[in-house]
Amino acid sequence: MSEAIGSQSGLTRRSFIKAAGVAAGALGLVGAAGMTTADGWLAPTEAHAAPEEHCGYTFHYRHCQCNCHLKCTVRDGRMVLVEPNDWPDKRNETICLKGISEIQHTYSEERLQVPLKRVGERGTGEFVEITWDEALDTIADKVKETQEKYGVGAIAIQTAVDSLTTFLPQLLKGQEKPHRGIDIGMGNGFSPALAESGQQGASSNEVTDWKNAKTILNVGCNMLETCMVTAQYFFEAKEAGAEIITLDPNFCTTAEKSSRWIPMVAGTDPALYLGMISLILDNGWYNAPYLKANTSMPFLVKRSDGSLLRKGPVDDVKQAGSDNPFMVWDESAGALAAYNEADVDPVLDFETSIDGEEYATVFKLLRENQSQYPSSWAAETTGIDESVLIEITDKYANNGPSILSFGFGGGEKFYNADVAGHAAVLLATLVGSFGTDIPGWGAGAYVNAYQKIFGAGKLASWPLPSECKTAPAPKASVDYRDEESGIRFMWVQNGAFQQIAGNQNRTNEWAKSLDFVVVQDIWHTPSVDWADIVLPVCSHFEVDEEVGFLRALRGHVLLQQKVLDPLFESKTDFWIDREMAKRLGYGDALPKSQEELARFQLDKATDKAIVGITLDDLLANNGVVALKNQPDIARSYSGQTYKTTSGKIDLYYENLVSYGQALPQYEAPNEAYEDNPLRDEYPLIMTQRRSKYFIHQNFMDATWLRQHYEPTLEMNPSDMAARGLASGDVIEAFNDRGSFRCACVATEAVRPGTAAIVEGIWDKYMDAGNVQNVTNDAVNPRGKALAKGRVTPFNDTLIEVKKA
Ligand SMILES: Nc1nc2c(c(=O)[nH]1)N[C@H]1C(S)=C(S)[C@@H](COP(=O)(O)OP(=O)(O)OC[C@H]3O[C@@H](n4cnc5c(=O)[nH]c(N)nc54)[C@H](O)[C@@H]3O)O[C@H]1N2
Ligand SMILES: Nc1nc2c(c(=O)[nH]1)N[C@H]1C(S)=C(S)[C@@H](COP(=O)(O)OP(=O)(O)OC[C@H]3O[C@@H](n4cnc5c(=O)[nH]c(N)nc54)[C@H](O)[C@@H]3O)O[C@H]1N2
Ligand SMILES: [Mo]
Repeated sequence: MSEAIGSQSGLTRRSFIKAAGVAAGALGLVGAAGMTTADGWLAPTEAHAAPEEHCGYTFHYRHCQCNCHLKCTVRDGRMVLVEPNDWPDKRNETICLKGISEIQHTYSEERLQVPLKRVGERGTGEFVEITWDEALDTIADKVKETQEKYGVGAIAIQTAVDSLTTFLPQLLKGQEKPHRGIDIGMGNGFSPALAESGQQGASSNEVTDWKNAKTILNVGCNMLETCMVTAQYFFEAKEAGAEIITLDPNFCTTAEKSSRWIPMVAGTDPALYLGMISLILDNGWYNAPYLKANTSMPFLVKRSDGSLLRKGPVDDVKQAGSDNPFMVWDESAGALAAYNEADVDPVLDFETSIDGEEYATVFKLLRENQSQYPSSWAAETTGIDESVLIEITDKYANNGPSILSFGFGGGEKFYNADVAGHAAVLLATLVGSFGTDIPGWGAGAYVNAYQKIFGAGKLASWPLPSECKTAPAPKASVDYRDEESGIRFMWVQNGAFQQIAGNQNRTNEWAKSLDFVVVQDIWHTPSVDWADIVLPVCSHFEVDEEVGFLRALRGHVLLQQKVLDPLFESKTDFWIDREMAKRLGYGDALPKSQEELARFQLDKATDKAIVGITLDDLLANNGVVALKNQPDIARSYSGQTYKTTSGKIDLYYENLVSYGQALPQYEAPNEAYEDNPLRDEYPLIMTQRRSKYFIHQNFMDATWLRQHYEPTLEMNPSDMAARGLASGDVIEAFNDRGSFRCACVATEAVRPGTAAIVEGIWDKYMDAGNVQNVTNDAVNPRGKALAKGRVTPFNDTLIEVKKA
């Protein structure tokens, strides 16, 4: 190394050591000598002008919801240091242990290095090396064959959240992310009321607004691990005096840092919300003027069939726009009126009979419905003391501004999640959470909220030939493994074969039955073993040109630039797109380079947040430029505008009348409920949580992180004692679906009757089996009628545990 310095820069070895020593000394870091030893590449370093050392800039993963932008020092072609990059908004200069560990992760022995072709039986992971041409030609032939034989919809592509490929699904004309049943459980019930587009269940304002709230209920969301960059706003709120109350069966990291932790029985979230609604109604703690002005609460419903009363007749419930408005009872006129007439003063709590039919307002029906769910019932069902339930409801309603925060894990991954979501949006609406001018009110999932809600910029999309569009997935809410899905060929960029469905044995059977499987990944995840052809992809640190992909999130446009040349024989996702395009007859349809794409995405953008930002700005600012016209804190529904049928918050779900869920009816979990006879055999509810060390199956291979976490089933000491177990024992966890083995650990953080494990662990790091072997994949028939189809009830799982 010293020779190289001397020859390339004219510095002598002595002067280099001196220069480096000064810089290092000033920072109190290691001396220069350390930097020249064999182990020296691990030592902290400062970027400097020596020619063999330079910085590159890229963004990190977004599936941990963070999108940290990183400044990476490369020495002698090897990445040696990863730090937060400079952002215009200093609060964004974040990195976590995952980011730091990229030095090791990027060069991990689990990197896919060359294209592979299966030789053994599918699923066994026996491969031989092939050339890129052979791999891509084989795939292209198979694409054409499948399309001819079964039609375009027989190909499905599961794109990874973190790959920024935009073209493959359209080029293949296949189904994209068909019926994943993931992260939509609460949103299915929560979002229709607000007609929220995009992310289901997304929060109504940013977590940066938490500092303006006085009471924050955080239900089943471990944001201090699952959206680590929100930590500063969490503590800012706490320091400003907000009471943060976390309701979680387990004493998770976020519960530990909250003002208060209230343990509850897993799977009973709908009961919690329903009990709180009853208390608010019974005590008159709701915001009546808000409900009258902004919601469907005064709309009249025909009791006999549950339909909403409209001005004229209607066959299709979707027809009732302004032409055929919903009807209310006008207080001053003492008569029926269209809800959207000028000066109408609707009555909230009202019933009447018209032409022999009985009608009642949504509000009145809600009251009647709620009589089934008194707080005493909710207390018993959730295991929360009734006085505590009353106390937190009082605070939530009367010590506002208040926030209701839930996650995309926990109660959302239960059979009854849409009921919980519907009850949650009702609860939040009763106290007037949405679209108010008062900062601090809000509700929804905040784990992805640090992204300037609707302010996240919209980049222009590159136009493809008109025939290049994804195939509609079959309309019914089918599991993608069902025959009805019609899938014969899977192209996988994510954990389709381990992650995306419960009940692994069923997934394995299905994977064996497919005609063809392509896996396009960076690392050798468990999905890779199911591939017929494996395509090795560059990490986010590698690009084959100077410019990579763009994102417009977290209030900024973020650019990926080259940090490293592609390692091994890996190629970028974009290169694979282009090669496939050529082979499928669309050779000229794609941009010629990522730079051309990036310039197009910016220059042709019509979003005011982006117009005027150029690639040159980004290059001059190390890849980070603030979005324009951004509010200090983004909040949605300002001016009380909702894209619902009525334009107001539509809380009565007419499309669910036949399921008895026009207003939320309590539904127990599918498996993990109190008096399920199955509990005699399998008494423990198995929570699958996420961890700050990993992003699902990603980073499992990173030894620097694995030294902090070995796969363990976490259990309450009382449940361990009852089974004669001690921490460190290898256990078998099992039910009728299957089993897995790993060590167990005793912790008071886990509620008695619950066992917890981090999801996403690769089989090879378990003693045997896979967490997914036991998880529940039950299909709720109501899923068909829900906006995003059925949810996979991963957490709605019972197991028993014994010493292996
Ligand atoms: N570091 C990291 N961050 C991530 C991810 C990652 O893999 N790693 N994944 C991202 C993704 S895709 C998602 S979906 C989000 C999820 O983010 P979160 O919603 O925070 O997900 P979890 O950690 O699964 O669960 C949160 C809490 O729910 C509790 N819980 C379990 N069952 C119940 C229940 O029935 N009711 C209630 N009230 N609580 C319950 C658990 O004990 C846990 O503390 O995280 C995102 N962020
Ligand atoms: N039992 C159980 N199962 C679960 C859950 C649970 O709670 N319990 N949670 C579910 C949830 S909420 C989710 S969101 C899913 C997540 O499941 P996945 O979407 O499979 O999660 P990731 O591990 O983030 O998958 C990302 C994959 O993309 C790859 N990748 C990353 N960057 C790139 C890139 O630039 N290009 C390409 N080609 N590949 C890239 C990674 O290496 C990784 O293999 O898991 C679900 N599965
Ligand atoms: Mo997720």
